[in-house]
Amino acid sequence: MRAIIVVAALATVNAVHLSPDQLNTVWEHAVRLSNFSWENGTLGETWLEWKYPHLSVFASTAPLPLPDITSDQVPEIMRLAEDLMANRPTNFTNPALPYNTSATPTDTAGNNSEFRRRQTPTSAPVPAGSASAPPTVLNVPLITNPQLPRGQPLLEDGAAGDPPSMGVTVLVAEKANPGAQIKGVSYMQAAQSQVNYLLYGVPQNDHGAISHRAASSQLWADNVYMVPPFLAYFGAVTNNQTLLQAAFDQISAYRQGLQDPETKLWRHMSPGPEAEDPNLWATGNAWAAAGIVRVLATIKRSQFGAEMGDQQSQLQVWAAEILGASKTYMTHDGLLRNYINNGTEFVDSAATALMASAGLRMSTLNLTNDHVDAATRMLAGASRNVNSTGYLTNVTDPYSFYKPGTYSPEGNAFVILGYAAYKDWEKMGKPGNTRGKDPLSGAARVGASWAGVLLAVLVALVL
Ligand SMILES: *[C@@H]1O[C@H](CO)[C@@H](O)[C@H](O)[C@H]1NC(C)=O
Ligand SMILES: *[C@@H]1O[C@H](CO)[C@@H](O)[C@H](O)[C@H]1NC(C)=O
Ligand SMILES: *[C@@H]1O[C@H](CO)[C@@H](O)[C@H](O)[C@H]1NC(C)=O
Ligand SMILES: *[C@@H]1O[C@H](CO)[C@@H](O)[C@H](O)[C@H]1NC(C)=O
Ligand SMILES: *[C@@H]1O[C@H](CO)[C@@H](O)[C@H](O)[C@H]1NC(C)=O
Ligand SMILES: *[C@@H]1O[C@H](CO)[C@@H](O)[C@H](O)[C@H]1NC(C)=O
Ligand SMILES: *[C@@H]1O[C@H](CO)[C@@H](O)[C@H](O)[C@H]1NC(C)=O
Ligand SMILES: *[C@@H]1O[C@H](CO)[C@@H](O)[C@H](O)[C@H]1NC(C)=O
Ligand SMILES: *[C@@H]1O[C@H](CO)[C@@H](O)[C@H](O)[C@H]1NC(C)=O
Ligand SMILES: CC(=O)N[C@H]1CO[C@H](CO)[C@@H](O)[C@@H]1O
Repeated sequence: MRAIIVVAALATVNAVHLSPDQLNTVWEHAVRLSNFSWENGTLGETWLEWKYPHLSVFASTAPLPLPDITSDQVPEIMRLAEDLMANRPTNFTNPALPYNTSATPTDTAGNNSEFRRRQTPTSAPVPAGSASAPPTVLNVPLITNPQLPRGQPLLEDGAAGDPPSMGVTVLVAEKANPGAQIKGVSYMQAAQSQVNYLLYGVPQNDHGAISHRAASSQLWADNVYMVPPFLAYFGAVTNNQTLLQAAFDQISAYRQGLQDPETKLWRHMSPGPEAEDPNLWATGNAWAAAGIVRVLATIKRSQFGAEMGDQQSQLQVWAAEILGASKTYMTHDGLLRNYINNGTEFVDSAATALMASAGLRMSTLNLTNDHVDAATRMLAGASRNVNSTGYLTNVTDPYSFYKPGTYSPEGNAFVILGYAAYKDWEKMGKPGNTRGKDPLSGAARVGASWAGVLLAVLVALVL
């Protein structure tokens, strides 16, 4: 009898609000294991949000353009940026160009669609709230125009869209060490060259969406966390509204290319020759929601914030579509499945943590508290899957998106992004909280735990 009571009591403890020590361990693993371009880019963003929140686009006082900083105030950012500059290709060759330089405009406009590019730049404004309106597209001339600066990516990668994830880190390094050159190139020059490559060197689809891949034209939802936040940030720190608008337009074109009209969730990829996944991938949706919220914050914090209110409202609607739809598919443990709408798929606590951070950011940006409830349940759900040695478990394999994995460097970073958002939200007095004093304390399982206690008490009474 006593044994039963002890077991039931233990079940009620269920401490899922990770302690500072646990979070440090989670973070150490993320730092140690991040290796690929998008992992390092995510790490750079997470350093800003977690350790240097006054420099992040989510800071409550306008940080853009950035305040003066020195490199010893942001050593981890400098190390990431210095490593990148050392790895930066010196002999980059654009895989897309051999196709296109010889192609005439007629070829590219016709059914040679692998490298289709827009022929006539359009600049029709997007009527706010209209889902079917064509996105505005940046006034990008043809790739065949030899006058344009081609640029090159920050890192050599089969993905055109992943290296730009490092762009914000590189721009913060420029601020901390202005004009400093590594291998004869400054941080700002490297970032500018990456912007040029995105605008003039990467294939686009016929709505102006810049491909996620370098050698073919294909949209991946991942891109929304990697490219638009960089374009927007570059625009904000150089006071270039065209690039803030381009970030918005890219999200618009990606949404048009990937959104499933029925669920409002986004497909992982558009059709393409290099990879295939038309499913509603949790990580892709979380990348998209979190990327949208970063761009929204960047526009809001830029000197064009007041002029670009419509874009901010529209971005809020698009993030809410993903957050709202995800919530309806969340498991009773507060988790998302790897393919969100498939009830027999394995759960992915990594995507869940990133989605939680996006939901909480909507609140810390003072936009809406509508997503607080789902976001805190998701963050609690993900926290419950951090094991005793600090790894997030029950994750998708970050290198084979359709398979379960044993650990995830990005997943560990997503937990920290979730807690960074939570911390800012807590500081504001937890607006919109309906889940008790500590919304991460395991409420998703309270029902089950109390049932356990009740059962134990009944058993005790009977015996
Ligand atoms: C680290 O990344 C490089 C490519 O950038 C890759 O060749 C290597 O296998 C990766 N290492 C691990 C442990 O994933
Ligand atoms: C990511 O960062 C790690 C540690 O700084 C470094 O070893 C690795 O080469 C970087 N990856 C890329 C693709 O630059
Ligand atoms: C949100 O509102 C609070 C209270 O009015 C304010 O202190 C805070 O700076 C605002 N945050 C943002 C990101 O605008
Ligand atoms: C630069 O790239 C070209 C073409 O890929 C190659 O032939 C050449 O050897 C490379 N040069 C260096 C210095 O790597
Ligand atoms: C373009 O290709 C698609 C699919 O391959 C085909 O259905 C369509 O008829 C083609 N259009 C033209 C103008 O050739
Ligand atoms: C903004 O950036 C775009 C793309 O790099 C460039 O063409 C344009 O000249 C810039 N505008 C200003 C005002 O710097
Ligand atoms: C749902 O996931 C299961 C298990 O991964 C898979 O076998 C099934 O085909 C999926 N169903 C749909 C409709 O995609
Ligand atoms: C999470 O992972 C553990 C250990 O691998 C496993 O026992 C458990 O069933 C998983 N939970 C879910 C919800 O898949
Ligand atoms: C936690 O998960 C990691 C990654 O899957 C694994 O290597 C480690 O053994 C796990 N720790 C425990 C205590 O099970
Ligand atoms: C690799 C490739 O498909 N290149 C094409 C570029 O455009 C020319 C002219 O249309 C084509 O002949 C090439 O096949």
